[in-house]
Amino acid sequence: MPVAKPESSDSRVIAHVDMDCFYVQVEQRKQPQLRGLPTAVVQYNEWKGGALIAVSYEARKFGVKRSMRGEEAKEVCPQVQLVQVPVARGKADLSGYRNAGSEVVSILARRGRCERASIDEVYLDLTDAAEMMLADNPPQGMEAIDEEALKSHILGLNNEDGSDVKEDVRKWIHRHNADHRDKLLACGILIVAELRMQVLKKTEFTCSAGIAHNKMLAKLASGMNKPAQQTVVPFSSVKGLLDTLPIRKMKQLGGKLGISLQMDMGVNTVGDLLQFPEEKLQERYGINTGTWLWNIARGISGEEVEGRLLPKSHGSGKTFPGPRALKTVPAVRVFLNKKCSMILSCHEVKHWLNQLCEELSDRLCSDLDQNKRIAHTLTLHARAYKSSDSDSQKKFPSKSCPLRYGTAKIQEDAFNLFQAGLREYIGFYGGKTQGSHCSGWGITSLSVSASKIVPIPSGTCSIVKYFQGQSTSHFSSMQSLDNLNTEATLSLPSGVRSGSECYSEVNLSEPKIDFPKEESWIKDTVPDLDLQEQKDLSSALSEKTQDGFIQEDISPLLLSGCLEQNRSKQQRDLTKDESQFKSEYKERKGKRLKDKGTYSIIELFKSYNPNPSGSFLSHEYNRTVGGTDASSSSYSRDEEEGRREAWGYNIDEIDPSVMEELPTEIQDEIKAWMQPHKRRPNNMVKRSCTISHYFSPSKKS
Ligand code: DCP
Repeated sequence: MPVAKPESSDSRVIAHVDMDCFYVQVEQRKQPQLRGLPTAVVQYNEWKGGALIAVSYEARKFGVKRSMRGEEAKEVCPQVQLVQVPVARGKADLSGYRNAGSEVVSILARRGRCERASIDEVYLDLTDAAEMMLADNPPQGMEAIDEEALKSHILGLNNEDGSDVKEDVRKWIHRHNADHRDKLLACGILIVAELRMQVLKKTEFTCSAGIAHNKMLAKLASGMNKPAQQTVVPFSSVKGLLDTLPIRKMKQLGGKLGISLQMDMGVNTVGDLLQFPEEKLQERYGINTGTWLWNIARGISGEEVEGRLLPKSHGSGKTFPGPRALKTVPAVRVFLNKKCSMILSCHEVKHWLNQLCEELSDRLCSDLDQNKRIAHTLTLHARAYKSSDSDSQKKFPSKSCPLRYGTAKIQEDAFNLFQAGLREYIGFYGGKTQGSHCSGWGITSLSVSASKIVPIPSGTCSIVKYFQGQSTSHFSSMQSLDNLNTEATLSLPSGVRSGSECYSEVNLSEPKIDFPKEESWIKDTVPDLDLQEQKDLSSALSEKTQDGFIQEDISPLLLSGCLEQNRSKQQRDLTKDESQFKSEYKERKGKRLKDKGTYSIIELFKSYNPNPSGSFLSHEYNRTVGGTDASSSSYSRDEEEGRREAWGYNIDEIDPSVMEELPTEIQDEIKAWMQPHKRRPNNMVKRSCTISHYFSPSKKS
């Protein structure tokens, strides 16, 4: 019997709903002729047929797996239909999948609190709905139970005598003498079955579900019987389930912590954890983690279903595996004041950052438009290598800054964040590999994300307030933008700039930044700028506060009228000028706006680019990229393939933006692949007081 659990969590009804082979279903809905055929969705990369990212259950029967490439899949299943993931801006475009996920969420959210946990999975708190059903129309009194509910798998309900399984389920649901918890779960069975049927009817998608008394157990159960089935975990079956469950199957135990439990503590199943007193686990892993482990061994989890239908962050990323790594080779190297200074050619980085930022900006604008939410933090993540040091543990540091709306601003800030990261990253090598540090660099992954997304108070004035002063670059003092257009100027050794962070470091999958008030943010983010930089930055920022709204930020068109009338009333006047703005904007955007029947301030951010040279830059870039591609293709075929293998093509190809929306255990899986050489060291797990701290990227293993 499980040890005593908190009353409240015992009597909750939680469901975890997970779409079946989701991307495949989305593609099959677009191309119904693929239904019922072995089908897989492949990444847009064509090498060896592209990496499989979703596999239909028909294809799985032939042995097709997600770890394969298209060509391998064809070998095991020649008739497999390979559909390429949609592409936009030279990278995977997931918007179709996101929207399809939203369709499902809108149906599931009808019966209780709903938390969208990833692109294709949702938690539901159905406690109130179940209590209500129990009070009004309890299952034990129902004459007919729906077929879909009768197909449920109820853990612990053994069918040893070979009798009709559905009949057993019907009896279980009808039991008059069941305890309150089981009665609630019986209601949950009926509610979830009905929701799943509605999803199928309205979206044509099938999904699977787990129904239990907490999120952890519901999640475990939803994956047990797929596709298109549901699994129930009655309280009495919890111990049996966990006793034999490999710990790596538990959410959060797929990574370092799971490895440590196995290697250091000899824990292979969740049940094995039961032998350790809470104090022992706390001693080894810290207070919070120790208690959490003690609890999960007993099936205890008080985690609430958050009422959240929208994502916590937006991200856009791309990987550049093997020979496609973006080169930051030195274009010029000179000695100034006895320091080696070099100018790195960052054409490629800049081009791709621009693409990623454009996508991010579009998504931010839609979020603002549709959900009236605004993001506060922009973060840049990258991975880099140095060809002579591929085993390096050195990570390219993630960098953050306050987010300014407008594509051009996001692009500018992201590039500056990149430079800040690169300076620090190169500083590491500057000290380590004197003399040779100026060559052989490659960027294998770039991504930008926006986090700290909060609702804005309604009303145009409030929106305007939010954007006040955003034209001031947080980096205005750091680099001349003229230089930044095509080059990053780096001073070496950059160790002189290291020390305290100039920008916050954040965790890619789980940003946990405390967002300070703007003034304190500024203080917090500048400590290692040199004195002149600090001065410039703070004067730039105080200028912003004094001047308030800077018109080029949104649009000269939008604001000119307002400013002419009365600067002190500019926010109010902006609202008055809506109709003028609306008609001007309509001319530019035409049909799109007309379709929506409303103008949107956000559309303007998208279309307005204060840097008229943008088109020239991309033209410039095209030539540069062509050159880079040519130099890459100068590898012989064998060399090139060898390099690809060496850089773990399968792994590197996974798009970081895809990752952020994946179920957490998949993210863990991918992260583990990405750092294979970091997986084994002994004692890699150090004590820490919280799980998030434990997994913090800044924490050295
Ligand atoms: N995905 C991806 N890259 C990966 C793994 C998954 O892009 N390495 C995408 C494609 C999947 C979607 O995320 O369709 C959801 O992932 P799941 O792990 O839930 O897997 P599926 O929904 O494809 O299959 P299942 O029925 O096993 O849940």
